[in-house]
Amino acid sequence: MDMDQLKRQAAARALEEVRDGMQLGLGTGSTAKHFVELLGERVRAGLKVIGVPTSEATRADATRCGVPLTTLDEIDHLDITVDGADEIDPELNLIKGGGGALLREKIVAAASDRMIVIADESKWVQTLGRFPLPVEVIPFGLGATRRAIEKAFAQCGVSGQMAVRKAKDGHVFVTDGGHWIVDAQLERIADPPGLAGALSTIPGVVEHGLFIGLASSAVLAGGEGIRVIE
Ligand code: ABF
Repeated sequence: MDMDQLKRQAAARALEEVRDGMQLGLGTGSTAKHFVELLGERVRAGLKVIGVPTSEATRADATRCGVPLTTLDEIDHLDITVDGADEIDPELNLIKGGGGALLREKIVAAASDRMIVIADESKWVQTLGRFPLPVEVIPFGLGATRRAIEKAFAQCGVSGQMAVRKAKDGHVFVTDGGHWIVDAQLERIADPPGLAGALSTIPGVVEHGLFIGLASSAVLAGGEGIRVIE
């Protein structure tokens, strides 16, 4: 079975948790896109839900699929957010942001009663860090912010190369919020909550891709079938 089929299976399993009347956070990335498409099929068959997208790309997908949308200004909470991830550890700590939507993804996940992470098995790791950690930054004062990030890494016992993310056209990648992303190749993050806390205190850091204590469950699809981790 190819990777795309596994992603779709994980999305289909998460869809089983959706009930009529729910308010949903809609994730970003290729796995979350399967969820939006499958949700759209159910909506066209009569399911009543409303969604908050975590990116402009997901807004476009949801609109194309006929999923009604709202914002976190119009509703006061979300029942479930379904989103992908770049890495998932046994504590359900995540690295997210490879797709560049980490800020809205975290705002939406934090506003949700439950966050279901959907992924193929390749995202499951014993220790986070092999995937470069995205840190969303303000372009102003980037040199100072980078030095502060390096200091936070040193305090938390990690180090590694950092690079400002580029888009496919070679220009700096700009997030939906108008910020830049620095990707840090750390290899092994021994204390994800400690590092998350240290990064959050830096003024030029808007948000980082460590999602700690936000995921309620992970649906992992692999060759052997589906595993749900809670
Ligand atoms: C979003 O999409 C991101 O947080 C994560 O970076 C990425 C995962 O993408 P995919 O599902 O395409 O592997 O969920």
